[in-house]
Amino acid sequence: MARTQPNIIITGTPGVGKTTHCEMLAENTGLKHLSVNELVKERGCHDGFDEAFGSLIVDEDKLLDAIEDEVKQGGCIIDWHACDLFPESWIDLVVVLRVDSTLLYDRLKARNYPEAKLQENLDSEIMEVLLQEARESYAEEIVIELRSDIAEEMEGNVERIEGWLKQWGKNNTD
Ligand code: DAT
Repeated sequence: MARTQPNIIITGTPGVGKTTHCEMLAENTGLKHLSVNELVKERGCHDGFDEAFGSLIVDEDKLLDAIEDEVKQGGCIIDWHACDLFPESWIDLVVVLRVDSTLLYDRLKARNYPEAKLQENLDSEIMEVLLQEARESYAEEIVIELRSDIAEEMEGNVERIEGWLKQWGKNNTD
């Protein structure tokens, strides 16, 4: 059955601004913010804890099973630092957020990330790992890259996604 509302992934390196964007977007549009971080904890979609990284080891199959029914109904904003696990047929737009590496360093430092985790995330942002993953996993025309250095950019990004949503609505009504 066709979705009456689209599904959006907001992805990017940890600290880039995914949660902040998703919360603002959910508040403005009524779409549902699916925070994979929270879901993994709440629904037990993990295989233990990685001490060196200070994070849960996600079981992707369990995660997909846990969200499938919800996502297939449409109207979800998926908030996660990976995107290649979600089936293409579920997704209408992939937003890859990007940030200046000095700003990212400060944001992750403020979170007290262990050094190895901080460095890996900085490298990942500099090497554009998430952008490449998105481009390899989804059709070119549904992947957009947006900057998230300053608050004004965040507001502009949210407006732009709202504009896209309106257009999606027009294109998908009979
Ligand atoms: P993520 O969910 O990607 O880990 P977040 O939304 O928790 O990131 O943001 C991390 C921190 O950075 C948080 O304190 C808010 C701040 N931040 C994010 N995007 C920003 C922006 N465009 N301008 C200013 N601060 C921003």
